[in-house]
Amino acid sequence: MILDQQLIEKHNNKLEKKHNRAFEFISQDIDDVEELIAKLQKFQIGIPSWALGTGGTRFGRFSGPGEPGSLEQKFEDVGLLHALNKSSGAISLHIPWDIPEDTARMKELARSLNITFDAVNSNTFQDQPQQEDSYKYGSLHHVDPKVRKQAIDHNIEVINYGKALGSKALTVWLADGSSFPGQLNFREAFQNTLSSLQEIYKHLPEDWKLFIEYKAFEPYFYSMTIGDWGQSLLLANKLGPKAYTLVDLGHHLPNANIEQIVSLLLMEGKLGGFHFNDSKYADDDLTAGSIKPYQLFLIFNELIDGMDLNGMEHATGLGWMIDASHNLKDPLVDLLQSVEAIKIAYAQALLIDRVALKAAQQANDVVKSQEILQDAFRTDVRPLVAESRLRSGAALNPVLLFEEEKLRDKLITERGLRTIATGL
Ligand code: LRH
Ligand code: MN
Ligand code: MN
Repeated sequence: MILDQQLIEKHNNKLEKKHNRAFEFISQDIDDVEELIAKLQKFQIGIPSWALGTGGTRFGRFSGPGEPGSLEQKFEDVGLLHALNKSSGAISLHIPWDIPEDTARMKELARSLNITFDAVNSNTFQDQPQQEDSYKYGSLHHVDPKVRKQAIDHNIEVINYGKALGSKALTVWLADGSSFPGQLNFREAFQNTLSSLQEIYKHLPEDWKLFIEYKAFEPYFYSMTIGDWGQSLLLANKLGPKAYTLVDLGHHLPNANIEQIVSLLLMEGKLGGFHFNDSKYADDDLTAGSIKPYQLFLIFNELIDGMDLNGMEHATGLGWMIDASHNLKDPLVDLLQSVEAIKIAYAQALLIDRVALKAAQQANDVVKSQEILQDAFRTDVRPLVAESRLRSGAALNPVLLFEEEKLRDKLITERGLRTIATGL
């Protein structure tokens, strides 16, 4: 490991005085700061294996130096992130981009790095070299049962990999859709998708969840067969108790009220998990919280409200994951920034005076309701998040430590300059 605990301690010692002042200052105004810190310490956000290399756009890809060239190196990257922030203790694999051939060895490696396995993801949106049938016109919704069977079998294979590794969920994102009116019979496409998912569902172990991701557009531009949360929820309800809707923040039409969607899905007990990212226009996959931090905070407000009402544990009640793929920044630094932004939004939402908010809502006090929310949002909670890291043995400022210790240069020394990671 290119980072040892001593380096973290040296870094923390340097920053501790200033941090302690800031932490003491904010703590004075918080009723139960210990409880809040404990929640922050527990909160873990899964890292997708496809975000560890520099992402591309459909126009080009500019791979960075020292990228992970193997699955082992991807594990090492997540281990490094987790050592820096102690909040990224899980990896989510996308198969076949990442095939864990020797699952026993992979499990052992993950254990040694202190990371676990998040949801496994299937891929029926690209044709693979050995594949018999093409997904050009879709996969689980395809008009040809043979193509559907191929896609179903792939999902079962992914479940089997996940079982061997210790994952507890399968995430299905379909690129199925149509680009021209008349191309598809919507009802048949939906019914084919449902019956394919029913086949996959039969192979889910008892303690697993099936996450159904929706997306309003792209790669098809007229219709998507699972295009919004209504269609995902419909499928999840028809499939049964192990099926849930997964919300990817970038998969909505502009200005969609995602916090309202989240609140109703939680009410129905059908919110499964999250793919965090941010966007200005569409599925931009930018760093979480970099464009609309208030939206992220409002989402956490609804999450906490709904989870508390349902008696759900914040850290484990839902699947928390990042889904962002970058073409400008160092992917590791970017992931550190995303995790930080998510924890900041969570901490801010934990500060909301919920009793006062309820009273203001009941009294139709619009001004007060807004004041209560914005009071929490405008609080600088960074010392709380940093304190949670300090207590977990992580770095007070992970991005700074990454730069100071030139961790990418160390990875380049190990891996070389010209590296290309698998992924989007
Ligand atoms: C495409 C997408 C989707 C999946 C990921 C692998 O939009 O980003 O969100 O989860 O690819
Ligand atoms: Mn996603
Ligand atoms: Mn996406």
